[in-house]
Amino acid sequence: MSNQEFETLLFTVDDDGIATLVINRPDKLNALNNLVLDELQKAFRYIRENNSVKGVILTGHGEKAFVAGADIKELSVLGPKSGRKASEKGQDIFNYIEETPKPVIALVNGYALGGGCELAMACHIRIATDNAIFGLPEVSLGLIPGYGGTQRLTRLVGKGRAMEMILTGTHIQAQRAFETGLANQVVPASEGYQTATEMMRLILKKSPVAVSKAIHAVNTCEYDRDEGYKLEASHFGTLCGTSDFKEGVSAFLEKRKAKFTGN
Ligand code: CO8
Repeated sequence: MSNQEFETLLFTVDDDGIATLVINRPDKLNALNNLVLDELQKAFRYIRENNSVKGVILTGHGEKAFVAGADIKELSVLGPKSGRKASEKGQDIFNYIEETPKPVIALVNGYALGGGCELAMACHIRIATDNAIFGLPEVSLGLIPGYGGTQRLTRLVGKGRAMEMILTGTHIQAQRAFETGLANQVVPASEGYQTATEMMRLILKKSPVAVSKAIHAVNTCEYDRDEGYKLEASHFGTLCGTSDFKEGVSAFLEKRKAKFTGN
């Protein structure tokens, strides 16, 4: 598989079987539109099915963003039914990434907001560069995280911290993300790729079958997962029918402050 097969991703595999997958929409801060999601699914299918790939490093193109969220222009036209469907589609793809039986490391190299933070959380390990900024700002758009964030953040950092991040929509710096358990490590931006590669090499020295069973077992401790995701998608769809959602996304696209009414 080569870059020619993707419009929004850069995909390479080195001689040791380490794949690097780069989300490549830097003019939109690598926001996840439908095409990026479809191509991510295609790339992970290849990664799973191809024995020459041993593990994956996922990152964003440019120095500014890992992924700044779902594409708000595409979100802005969603209604209750399509909103729920879009949430379920993203959840399915992120679950597919999380269930990859080979190690997946997110190299978070800038903004990881909304769907971008959720994508990083679906990876097995997160290496953050010191300029990384994490956040789930969906409430500012009249929404909630809809790609698994309500479930994964709670498991990663605990209920209290998850509530604070999700209800305030606040951005947090890489160091704070490390202190809360959202990031595994923080490294200078210039060392991000090297650190992620070294961690990957360490994992690839272990038994691949043991690593894949460990990934499966750790993922399986999430007992209420399916119910949690169903509820998240259902609420996401409901919110797509509100005036606050229309106001939130219009305000972002028109570059002004949102005025919410609670309807
Ligand atoms: N979607 C679409 N375009 C975006 C996004 C986005 N999420 N983020 C940035 N962009 C675009 C901007 O519109 C701008 O485009 P243009 O140059 O054409 O105007 C370009 O990227 C550069 O961005 P800025 O000029 O805004 O750059 P700044 O450095 O001033 O600001 C920020 C950077 C702070 C990251 C700012 O861009 C921002 O706040 N972005 C939005 C962040 C956000 O709210 N993310 C969450 C989105 S909602 C979400 O992810 C829901 C996930 C669940 C969905 C489930 C069902 C679909």
